[in-house]
Amino acid sequence: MKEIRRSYCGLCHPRCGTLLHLENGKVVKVTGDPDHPITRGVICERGRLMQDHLYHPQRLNYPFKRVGKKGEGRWQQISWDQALDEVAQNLSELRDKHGAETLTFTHGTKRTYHWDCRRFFNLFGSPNTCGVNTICMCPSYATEFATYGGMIMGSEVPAAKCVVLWGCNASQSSPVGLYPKIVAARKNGAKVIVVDPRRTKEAEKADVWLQIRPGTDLALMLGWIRLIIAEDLYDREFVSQWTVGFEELKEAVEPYTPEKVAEITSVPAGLVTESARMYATNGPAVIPFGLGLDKQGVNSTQCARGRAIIRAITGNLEIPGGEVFSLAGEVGKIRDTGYFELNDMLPESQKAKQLGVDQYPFFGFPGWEKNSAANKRLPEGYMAAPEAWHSNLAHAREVMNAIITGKPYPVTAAITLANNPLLALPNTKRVFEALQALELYVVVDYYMTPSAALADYVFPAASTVETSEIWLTGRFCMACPQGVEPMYERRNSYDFYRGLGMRLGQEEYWPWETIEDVYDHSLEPVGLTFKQLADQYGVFGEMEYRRYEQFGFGTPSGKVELKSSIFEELGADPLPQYREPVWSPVSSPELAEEYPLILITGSRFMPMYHSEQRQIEKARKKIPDPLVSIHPETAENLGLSEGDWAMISTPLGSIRQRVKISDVMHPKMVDIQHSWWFPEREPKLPELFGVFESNANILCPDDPEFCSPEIGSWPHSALLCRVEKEVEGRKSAHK
Ligand SMILES: Nc1nc2c(c(=O)[nH]1)N[C@H]1C(S)=C(S)[C@@H](COP(=O)(O)OP(=O)(O)OC[C@H]3O[C@@H](n4cnc5c(=O)[nH]c(N)nc54)[C@H](O)[C@@H]3O)O[C@H]1N2
Ligand SMILES: Nc1nc2c(c(=O)[nH]1)N[C@H]1C(S)=C(S)[C@@H](COP(=O)(O)OP(=O)(O)OC[C@H]3O[C@@H](n4cnc5c(=O)[nH]c(N)nc54)[C@H](O)[C@@H]3O)O[C@H]1N2
Ligand code: SF4
Ligand SMILES: [Mo]
Repeated sequence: MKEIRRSYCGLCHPRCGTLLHLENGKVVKVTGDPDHPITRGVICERGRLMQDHLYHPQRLNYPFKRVGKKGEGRWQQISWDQALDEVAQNLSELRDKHGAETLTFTHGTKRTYHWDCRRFFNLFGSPNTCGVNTICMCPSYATEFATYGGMIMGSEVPAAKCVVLWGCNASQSSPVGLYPKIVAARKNGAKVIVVDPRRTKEAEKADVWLQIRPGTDLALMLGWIRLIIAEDLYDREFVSQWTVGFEELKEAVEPYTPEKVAEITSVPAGLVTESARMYATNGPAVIPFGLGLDKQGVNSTQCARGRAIIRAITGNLEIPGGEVFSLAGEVGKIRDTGYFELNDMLPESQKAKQLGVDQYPFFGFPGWEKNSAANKRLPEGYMAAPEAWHSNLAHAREVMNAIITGKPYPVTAAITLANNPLLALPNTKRVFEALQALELYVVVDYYMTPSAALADYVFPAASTVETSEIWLTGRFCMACPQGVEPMYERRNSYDFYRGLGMRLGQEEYWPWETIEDVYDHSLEPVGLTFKQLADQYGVFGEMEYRRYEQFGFGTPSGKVELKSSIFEELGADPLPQYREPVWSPVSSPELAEEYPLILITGSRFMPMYHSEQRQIEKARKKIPDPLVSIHPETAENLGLSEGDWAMISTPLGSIRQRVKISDVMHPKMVDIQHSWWFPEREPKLPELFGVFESNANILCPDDPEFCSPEIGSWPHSALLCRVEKEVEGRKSAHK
């Protein structure tokens, strides 16, 4: 029997609408849903792999309990009830012994619901969920809240007259979401500026490409601001009425002449000037989010400030074709993250124990509380809550250290759900040591990953098409309906957290039996059930512009804070100041003799999504091995040819990847792929799926001096390395 069912793809952020083609109950093909009002029938090559993922023989289908030693690969299949009972019992005992802060959580990028996790943790009493948000979007969004009381969720790219891709490679990272919008803007005559050390596909078609030295973007931003002010290209009326701190900003950027910027960034002075003028005179203009800024360590938080300031002084906030952040009409009424997380339920005494807040003043609860208090001046439903980028978010390095040393207090238990800490977090060696030291480690995943292989309990996760979701952005809220019943004993994350919560005295806070019941509650204020939302696809809000004229901005002053009072009160730099990357030919010339090449990691590539798809045959056929991109001249000097295995080293260790000769970047730079492991290898120690062989994060440091002083963002880019031809017997030095 043939059947077509409407569902969605959740294999990356945009949640594209899909049609599942079933034969005798089995999905045989996945296509885009042409009636979906947002994605209109388009899906990418990864989305088409959904059925390979759904039925993959290596999927986890039942809960497992470790029976041998940690990482020995010996497991016993048990029931969900037994697994949840035992985990809850263990957690209860550990909480009695050490306090609730002894439990941590590691998160990855937004895959499943996330608020259910923070709800569970706030109720359990631990302030210590941690993970990749510290370098992904949190530096940008939390900082935008401090600057203009909201986060830019919907740059109106297609209607913009100038699009700046600043550390953003949308053709690879957002083929269905952002990239088509850039193409549309270009067709409509927009100028495109690309700031990227690599000549990406976007750069090839750009009006201006600034081949910046990694890690120096803030100097370029300060140069833009100086020039925009000096040449009177800013929006005088907006600045005088709606900003504070302009005079101080003007003074702070004074040293950043085009010549000085050229010296720091390697971008010729003429291009610094040309690009700043192009941006400032072709409004409305947008600068969408780009991870190239968030992942550069010491400067990342102030880069987010710099970008926010540039958007604001040129009058690009809340205008058609510009940067829009308020929630549109009905969408603002829907109960979302801020409503469900219950951050206020966590006692102050527990919040104070959050790991890392003593070092990074703007991070975690202290930063969130300031942002949240300032935001309260705005009417309810006007702005997405700042929770998701702050609040229950401890610093991963400090969490790992606490697990290993027991200081400042013992962290003995961890849950990982939709994350692969051995591949996603920097300093793999420390993460490995920490995961091994845990008394209780619980992982919920699709597959037995290298991180899961170190667990005490592993739970099988439902694929996105096996569960429902709502996808809420500033402008719309779409239903993402379940397409097929969960197979075997796979379940969604809500069932996992509710199952634990019900066993740990949180019954009254989990009244909704299923995730769709939760969404019925979310949608109550707009008079819909989840089913009705799914029938009509979603809810769209009426877009309004310049609403600050009515309400002001959600900052302490009610204006855009070019000089941030929140940063100042917390003891962080209220005005951006450039810092040289810690490892660089300028700041560490001696180290640069030994490690002469500039290293960037993690540039996105299709069809892989982080550490996923490595077990999917079609994906591996396309990209069978991890690749290091090297300029032809550099490769020749090093005696390397296309396809050779090369050793890449930093002071932290060495890994191996295959050489791809490419002139998209400077001869003094190399680019390595991130998140490589090998599901076909031994699933146990010492090999652990080859996780120590080609994993970029073995090379990335996370010590305090490498991290941004405001948030603690660590670097995955702007580092130094050495590349050599691999010699037999010197393979993979880090075991
Ligand atoms: N295929 C695929 N798509 C993905 C993902 C994936 O893993 N695979 N991950 C998703 C996630 S979680 C995220 S956060 C997004 C990120 O997606 P993007 O924002 O596009 O980020 P990246 O591809 O990491 O890097 C963007 C660009 O930054 C450049 N870059 C590196 N260092 C610097 C620097 O110091 N300065 C500047 N100006 N540029 C620099 C790189 O050359 C790269 O071209 O992608 C999402 N989409
Ligand atoms: N060197 C370097 N490191 C980086 C980056 C970089 O550019 N360079 N980028 C960083 C960034 S921006 C990010 S966001 C992180 C990403 O890091 P993560 O989001 O942790 O990505 P993965 O390592 O792929 O781990 C995700 C795991 O979750 C599982 N999973 C997927 N969907 C679900 C689900 O719905 N439920 C459950 N239970 N499990 C699921 C997958 O099978 C996989 O094992 O990596 C960061 N690490
Ligand atoms: S862009 Fe591709 S992988 Fe991402 S949600 Fe859409 S179809 Fe799925
Ligand atoms: Mo990310």
